[in-house]
Amino acid sequence: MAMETTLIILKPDAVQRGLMGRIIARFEDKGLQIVGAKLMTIGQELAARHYADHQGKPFYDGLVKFMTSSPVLVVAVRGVGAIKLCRNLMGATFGSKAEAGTIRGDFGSSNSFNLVHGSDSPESAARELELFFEPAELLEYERPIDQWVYDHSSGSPE
Ligand code: IDP
Ligand code: MG
Repeated sequence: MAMETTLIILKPDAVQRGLMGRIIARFEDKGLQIVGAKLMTIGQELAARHYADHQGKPFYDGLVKFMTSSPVLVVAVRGVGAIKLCRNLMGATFGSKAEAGTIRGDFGSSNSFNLVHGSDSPESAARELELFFEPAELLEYERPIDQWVYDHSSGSPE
């Protein structure tokens, strides 16, 4: 499994409901490293670029309206297999269907107000990180705790 960086967005409902700390803690508790973070309000154009794949779908206009309605916390999260790990921590798209124990399953019941976005592939992670962060805003820093988060006996973190 490769070391990956993925884009997570704490959506307007997460910020407004005061859930930022508890949601970030889910990722940190898993051993993932926060390498970038920014509180911002997403504009129409950025929302359209981020959700370009969904243009034309019935929920698209509502999604853009929601995502631009209030500030979000954009977070870059790094770890071995981080993209899939984060998707697993988030749970299924709809809060009404997401398993208990996941972020969406524990904190939400709405289908559209589902608290978090997470990149779904290495390609979308690269594309989305570039939309929201300058290269210099993604930090490289050592964490001593990674000696205990990962088994390094093979020479690379596992
Ligand atoms: P994902 O966020 O789990 O990857 P996507 O299918 O990529 O789910 O959809 C993007 C976002 O659009 C969802 O997180 C949700 O906020 C919203 N959405 C998706 N499908 C629906 C729907 O059928 N009704 C309302 N909102 C939806
Ligand atoms: Mg998606």
